[in-house]
Amino acid sequence: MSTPLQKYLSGTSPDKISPAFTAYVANLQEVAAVGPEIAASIVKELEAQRSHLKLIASENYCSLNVQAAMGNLLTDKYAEGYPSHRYYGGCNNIDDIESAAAEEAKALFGAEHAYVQPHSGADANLVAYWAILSAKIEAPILEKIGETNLSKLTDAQWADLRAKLGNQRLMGLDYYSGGHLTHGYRQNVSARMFDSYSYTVDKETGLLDYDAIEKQAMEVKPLILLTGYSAYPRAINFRRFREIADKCGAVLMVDMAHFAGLVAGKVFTGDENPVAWADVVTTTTHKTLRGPRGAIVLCKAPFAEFVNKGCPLVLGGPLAHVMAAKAIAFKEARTDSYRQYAHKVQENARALAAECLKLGLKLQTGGTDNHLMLIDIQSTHGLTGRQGENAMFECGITLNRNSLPFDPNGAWWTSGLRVGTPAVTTLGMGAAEMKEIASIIKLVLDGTKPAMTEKGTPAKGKIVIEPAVQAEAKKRVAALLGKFVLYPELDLDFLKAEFIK
Ligand code: DSN
Repeated sequence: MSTPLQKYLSGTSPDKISPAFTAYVANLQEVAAVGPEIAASIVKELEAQRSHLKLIASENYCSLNVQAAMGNLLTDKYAEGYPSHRYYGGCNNIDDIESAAAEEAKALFGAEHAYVQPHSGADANLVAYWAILSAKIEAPILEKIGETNLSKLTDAQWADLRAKLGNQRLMGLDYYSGGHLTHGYRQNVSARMFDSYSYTVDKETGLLDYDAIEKQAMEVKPLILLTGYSAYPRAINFRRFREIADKCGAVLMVDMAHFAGLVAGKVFTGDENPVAWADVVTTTTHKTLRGPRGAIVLCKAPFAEFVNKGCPLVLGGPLAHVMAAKAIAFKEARTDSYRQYAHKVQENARALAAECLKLGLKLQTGGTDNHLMLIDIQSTHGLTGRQGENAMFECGITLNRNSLPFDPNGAWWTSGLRVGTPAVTTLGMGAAEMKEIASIIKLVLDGTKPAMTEKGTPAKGKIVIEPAVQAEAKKRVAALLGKFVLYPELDLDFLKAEFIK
């Protein structure tokens, strides 16, 4: 009996054999030898991603080259510490990989220092917080005591240090105004380890009000002034944030996870480039940046030695296979074609927003400067965000609901939809497709109503979609996706036949 790889190779003329698909089949064959159900799920996920229009602002499709860098023996190696300073032997090759990834990141962003170990954005933020606490609180105390070894502090000295570390102030963007959970939201450890304060967007305009933030920062006097977002559709003036941080004596930290690709691609430059202005910048690597799932920390030189202690202070052993994939992604992001991509992400977002407005939808702040927009569906369609998210999914679109500033529907039901263009832009879509997407979104919203509860009141989650609307939306989504195929090198029919039994 021949294997899937043998079948592919023998059934394809030599000039048509794709190295990428050959590697994919070989890889799945190895997986299936032990876990056929896992290989089947991988193929089903490819099918699911190919058949849904991905408008999730924080997702993308990384290259098969990036994926290839992750699937190998690098995962076997422990390498706690950082290059040339490890707690394990035999780390020379991991040193080379981590150093290469860090150098690529520095060159890509023009950063003084890069730390490429964090496994997620939340980890990267914790590394950044503790690096800042170490630099600004712990180091001066140790210097005063005249001791560098924490184990040698007396119980009283240790208690005093811990009390000071645990009572510092963080000021970040409110969750409902678009800030992230890790920016001091009470459900997250960030609000428990810091005395945490939030600034909001302006109630009328939905925009950051720098003067109001400055006033609040002068009252709070935070150790860390944090900006960056998960759901804010506008560019940020980081020069202005630098001024505020300097005035109130704070360290300026930016979480650019969402828009790192726009920084890397030189869409956000000058005052809008956080790396130029902030002391410490964190980002995930898998959103607009289009790399593997993971994160990095960039910083100015004085913070480098503290950031490098992310493992063991916060992180477990680094994922060497993912650091290799980060290096590949950073190399990709330094090309002209990536820069064109990043500009197109923004252009597409603007085109999509303009069309949504033309069709009568309501956008938070009235538009977008970046890769995402927030549609207020409660005020135009009487739907919660959860209902809108469900309706879109039933019609072939994946996106996520999102709170709007001061949202009366709270963080679970919400009033908005967050819509982003990074993934559809990777597929190659442009202005014409953005127009079509806006029209499908409008069609689905117009054809969706809240289901009624037994008490005769509108449900907050369940919906009723007009069948004709659902059928038409699905047809139009399929037509779009038929023209812009995800990973066209991969023959899905062959994979389904071989791996889904
Ligand atoms: N989950 C990410 C997002 O969707 O914005 C942030 O962690």
